[in-house]
Amino acid sequence: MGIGTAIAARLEALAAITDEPGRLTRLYLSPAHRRAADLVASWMEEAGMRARIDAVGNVVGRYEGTDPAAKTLLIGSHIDTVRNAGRFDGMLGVVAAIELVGRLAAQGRRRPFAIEVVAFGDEEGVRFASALGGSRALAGRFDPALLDERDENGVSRREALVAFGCDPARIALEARNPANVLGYVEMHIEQGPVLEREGLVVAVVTAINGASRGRVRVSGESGHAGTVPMALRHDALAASAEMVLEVERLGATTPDLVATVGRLEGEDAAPNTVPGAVSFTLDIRSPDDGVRHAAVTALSRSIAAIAERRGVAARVDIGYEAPAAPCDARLQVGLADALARLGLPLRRMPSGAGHDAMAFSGRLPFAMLFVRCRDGISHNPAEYAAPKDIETGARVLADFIDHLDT
Ligand code: HGY
Ligand code: MN
Ligand code: MN
Repeated sequence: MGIGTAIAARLEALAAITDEPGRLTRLYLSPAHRRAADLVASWMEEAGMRARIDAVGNVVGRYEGTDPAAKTLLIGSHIDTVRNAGRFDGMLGVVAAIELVGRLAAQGRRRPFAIEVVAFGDEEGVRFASALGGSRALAGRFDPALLDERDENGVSRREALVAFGCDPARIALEARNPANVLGYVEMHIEQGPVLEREGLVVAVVTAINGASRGRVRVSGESGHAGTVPMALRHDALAASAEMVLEVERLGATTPDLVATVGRLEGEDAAPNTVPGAVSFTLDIRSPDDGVRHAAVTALSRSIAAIAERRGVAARVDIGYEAPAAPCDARLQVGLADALARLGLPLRRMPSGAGHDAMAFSGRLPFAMLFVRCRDGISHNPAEYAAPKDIETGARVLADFIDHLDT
């Protein structure tokens, strides 16, 4: 079976492991994450690796090299998903890495360096406020304050880790020593339309956009929908709606910026009640950290002005910041050389989406390889990458590994 078909088959098996029957939702440290982690660990063992689940719930498989003094190459991506997700975002990079190591083992081949395949568990940051909890641990950047973050059911990250069988006290031990690591490489679907539109299959990523995520809480005054005159209302939902449109306007009118409200919730919502309390999320991104920070400041001002005019209170909390992350030049060249050896055109491009790789910025060299996906769709069950494109991506990664010097 060709590697593209083999990877696609494993992705189907992973996609069946979900917390929500009928659609793919696999949040960090959930029962489905546990089942998926166990399946991935078994695949790693079958591929000739020693597998373990680390102190933050990542699955790590290690394939020794011939030179015990050589450094380690990290390859991976994430196995957690958004709600009603596609089956390629994250999983593609994990399964491709397992397949590549399995083929090395089947050929009895080892590189001088060890290879560690990592299936991160908290890239999306859907369950708790912060993202990249798994990769930040390996980068030595795990902030213990994250352990007190609570999910929508009030469960803390610490409690969820313990229930998963992890020991939060050991998280700091997961930090990789940069002196022992060659770098981190991640293969991922593009999650955008550029490669397909240009008739290309793969691209070398140059940098990952920075991101600010937060929550806005709008407090007005709940009241009777039938009796409170319009002019006397302090309608938290109407105010929020105006703020959401301001987020969209800022993103649409600021070069190199995207701004999204992904979720809006009303408290004690009822059709016949003037909404008194509403909260909504913010996701602001840019390749330029200055542009992003200026946008957050401008948005906070606009939200305050709208709140003032409408007689409601608004609180903006930015709970997660990730700086824009340039990919390592040397590893980019390694991927570009692999493309050249395979006769593939070289396309370099930035990533609008965040990835585990960005957690390593400034700590460990990292690079990414994009594979095109149909219509650029992602974070959507219609997400799709063709087996022949997956095959191309895997061949590039295999060639990169074969030629990486220690
Ligand atoms: O949000 C992102 O960019 C990524 O999919 N977690
Ligand atoms: Mn992803
Ligand atoms: Mn994603």
